[in-house]
Amino acid sequence: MAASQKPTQTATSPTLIDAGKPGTGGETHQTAGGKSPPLTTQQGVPVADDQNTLRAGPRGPALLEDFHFREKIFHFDHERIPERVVHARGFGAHGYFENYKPLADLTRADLFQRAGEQTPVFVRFSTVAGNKGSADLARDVRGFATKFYTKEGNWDLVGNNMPVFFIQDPMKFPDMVHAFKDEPDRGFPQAATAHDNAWDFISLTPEAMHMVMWVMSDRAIPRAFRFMEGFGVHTFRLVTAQGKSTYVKFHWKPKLGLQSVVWNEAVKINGADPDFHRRDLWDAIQTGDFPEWELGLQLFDDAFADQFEFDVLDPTKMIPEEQVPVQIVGKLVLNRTVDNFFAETEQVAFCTQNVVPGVDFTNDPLLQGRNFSYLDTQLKRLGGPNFTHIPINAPKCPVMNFQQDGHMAVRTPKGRVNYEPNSWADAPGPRESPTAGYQTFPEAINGPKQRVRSETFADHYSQARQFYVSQTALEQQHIANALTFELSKVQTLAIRVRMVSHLLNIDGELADKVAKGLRLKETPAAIPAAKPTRADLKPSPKLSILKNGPPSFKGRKVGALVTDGVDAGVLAALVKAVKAEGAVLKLIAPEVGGVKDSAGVWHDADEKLEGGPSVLFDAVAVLPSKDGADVLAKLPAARDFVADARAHRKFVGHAAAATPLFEKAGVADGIDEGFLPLNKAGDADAFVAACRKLRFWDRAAAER
Ligand code: HDE
Repeated sequence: MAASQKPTQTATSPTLIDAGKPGTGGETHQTAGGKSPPLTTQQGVPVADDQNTLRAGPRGPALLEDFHFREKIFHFDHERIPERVVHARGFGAHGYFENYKPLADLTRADLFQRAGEQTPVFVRFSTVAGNKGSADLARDVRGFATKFYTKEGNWDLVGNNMPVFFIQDPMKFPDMVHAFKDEPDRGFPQAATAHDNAWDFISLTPEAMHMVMWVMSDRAIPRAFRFMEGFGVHTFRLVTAQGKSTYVKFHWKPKLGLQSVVWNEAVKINGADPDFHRRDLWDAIQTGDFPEWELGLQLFDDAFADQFEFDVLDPTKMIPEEQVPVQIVGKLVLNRTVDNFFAETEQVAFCTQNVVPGVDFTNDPLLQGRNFSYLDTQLKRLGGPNFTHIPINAPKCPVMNFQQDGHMAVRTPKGRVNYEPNSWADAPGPRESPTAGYQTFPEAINGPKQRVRSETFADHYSQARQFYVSQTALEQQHIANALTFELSKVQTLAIRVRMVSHLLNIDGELADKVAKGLRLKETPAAIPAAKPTRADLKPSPKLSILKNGPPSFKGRKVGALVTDGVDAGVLAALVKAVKAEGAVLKLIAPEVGGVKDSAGVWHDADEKLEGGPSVLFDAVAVLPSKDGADVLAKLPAARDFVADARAHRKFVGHAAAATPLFEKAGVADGIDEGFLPLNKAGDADAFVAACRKLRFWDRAAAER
């Protein structure tokens, strides 16, 4: 960036310096403002001119001896590393995990031994299928990967926002990912499973049906990373110092509750702000509204595992919380954005094999496959075996071993000893410790070598059905709509039909809705199931988002559309009420410069109307003056603002003056209880109180 250009302002932007008048090009910009240190090459040589290459005469050819130019371009040419083959698009932040009480009777893991102790963490959220530059609101699983820098080494809990997975055997992972990502001949569609290859694979993979229910549900279009759950998915073990093992499933519970957007909104958010999720996390942390989750454990033993309806090693199954309650043991707080996206978020290397003493694996086949894959992929991505030296990956406890050399070795071991055993009495180097060291749980293993799928993994539909029947009617409708949408993008009729045959094994009404939505000429027969679907599994209310809504509007955002002459008293009261709720208010105006209120006070706008559509907010307030409403009524972006807010079931606070705009936007006939008056200062509290329900879902019911 030329020194004369204005840098983007962020919460951390440096103060602007006067860089002088723009020149005609080519002039040197020496220590602007007298505060900059000298620019140097990578070798530390001060640079005299960073604007012009070295050439023979003003109009002559470039000279090869221009070491500064060659080094600068060489480095630029190598700025990218391979993006992750899955989970390429992600966003990370620093924070800490705080342990609530000692858990020594469950695990010897050091981070769980002392009440109140904080362990530093780095968390990276991600989508799965899209490339690094894809949009945030893809219908997709979200990664939720946590690196705990414990005193006994790094523990990586590499989870998702859904508790099950598509496949049971890691052998199928490359096929699954190939089928889901863009098709190889055309290189599209990007970040979407709404295409033939994805549904061809899915419809030939009955074990995927449970996960399909989750991915077609609103869980796949979260409103923010802050409002989603996380799951370790596999069954792990916690092991005490005495060697006692307890099975565990890990859960992250967002303090602010769960929330998703609706599909039509997701599609529009992707256009309005493809960085919606990363910006939300960045803004929350930058403004000190630190996102929090609680860590929950589902604990069980062999006796439970033996009588549970499904195999606890099968990653396509979960254990309903009603059967094994989630015990909260600590909290995760994200309180620091990265200093540099590449150095930290891009280079962070999670490996499922990174466990600490007291945490152990089970024989979940997918987990075992992952333990190979992650280490292997980091070698390719980060270029050598020393990626653990990069600060974001380096443990914050002592690291002592005789591993040495290799690409980009950063540590400098001292002395002569690089092996053990050795007999160098003065500096023998580190030694193994049978007591402090990691002890694998000595599970007895006996069995023939074979390539088989356990019979206990054969029920593919019962939990898919249980998930579906646990949802509210509205959430069930969203699942049917999502399936209809995705399968309508599938061009091959036989694939659509095959999918409906699976749905018949999950829920007849769902299959019927989708068959009608696709306008199949005839409903196919159900696909023969390896095991018949169980109808006796009780619904699990915890699986629904809407049945577990948060009690407050905290952490949410109101978009207030204002014009010149906006009622000063109403605006001030609204700002106050929103703030008191722990929410955020953004002003949207016809021009970004802002508006003058009825008292003549100027308010800078946060967004110009076209850049601040209502899809970016949880609720909206429409506060034009009488003249302002006439102006807004003529603007398509203003009409969309209110029409979308209504269609997306949002609460709309409004001044009486907004009527002409509502008429032009086609919402005047649909004013319902989700539209609340904002005509006097006293109305603000009632509007914010209504917003606590997040959406006015009754509007959807009325429309159905
Ligand atoms: Fe991953 N997965 N995965 N995965 N996964 C990767 O590792 C893999 C699976 C998950 O923010 C890759 O560093 C296999 C389940 C997250 O950096 C790769 C199998 C779950 C992230 C890989 C699975 C996950 C990854 C790609 C089936 C939830 C992003 C780049 C056997 C429990 C981590 C990388 C980050 C990333 C392999 C299945 C979660 C290739 C082989 C199940 C959150 O190693």
